Amino acid sequence: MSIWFTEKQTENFGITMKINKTYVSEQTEFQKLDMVETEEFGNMLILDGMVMTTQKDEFVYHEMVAHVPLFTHPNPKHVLVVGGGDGGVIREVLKHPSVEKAVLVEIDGKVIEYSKQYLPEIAGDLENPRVEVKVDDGFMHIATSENEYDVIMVDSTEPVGPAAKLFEKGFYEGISKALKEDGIFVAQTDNPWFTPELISQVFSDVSEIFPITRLYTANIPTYPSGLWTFTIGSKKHDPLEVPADRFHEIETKYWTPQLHTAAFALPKFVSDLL
Ligand code: AG3
Repeated sequence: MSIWFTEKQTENFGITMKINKTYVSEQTEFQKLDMVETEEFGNMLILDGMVMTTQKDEFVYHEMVAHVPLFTHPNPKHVLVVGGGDGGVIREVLKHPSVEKAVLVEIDGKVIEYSKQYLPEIAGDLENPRVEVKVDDGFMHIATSENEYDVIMVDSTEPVGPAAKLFEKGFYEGISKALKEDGIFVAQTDNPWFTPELISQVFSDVSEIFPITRLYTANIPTYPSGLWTFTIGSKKHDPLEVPADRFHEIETKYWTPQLHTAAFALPKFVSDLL
């Protein structure tokens, strides 16, 4: 007998994976958390029935969230990750020697705890002395920060449950205030096949607040439709005008200096949303 997990990505469409083992299946204070071993993608974190990360394809998302804004900023020192309790974005952030301090604000301590246990190569850097981990509400953290960060990365779940307020215009206004005067932020903004309105809405909200707003994509096989988007809001530095000599040596599996720029070249049906 074999056991299969399906994430229903829409009412009528899903992704299905063979599960070898269930390590954790519990209701935390905030969400349903499952940690399983899949045959095809290794260990996988699922929140409220939605695939968050897998050992096999996590590098795409985490590299693209971190390196695009960090290379866009000429000297990122103080960085904030909202969400991202699995630690994948933090691992990538630490590859930038200019970063003196990276703060992670994750609302659900259980995500951190189980990621350390079952996704060690993703969460391993959460103990690094340059990292400060806070189990707290990212929305509140943003609301109480001013002129503090060079780069903010929003590594949230989907806009349902605890993350819903991280997709509202007021949150982006808070981010703008929390950033320094040449700060830059990125948020994961779902996919253009099943949630085109979300992409349009966020892009329009962000462009009312930030002088430079850009959308880029990456291919993530375990996320809905596989075509994932990220929205950047920047006060001063344009991700499309990064001087070539800023791209220092860095070990990656997806991100390259060429892809940094290429990721902003959008299919027509996607650019039509903006
Ligand atoms: N955060 C975004 C995951 C969204 C996936 N959506 C879905 N499966 N319906 C990922 C967290 C990784 N650090």
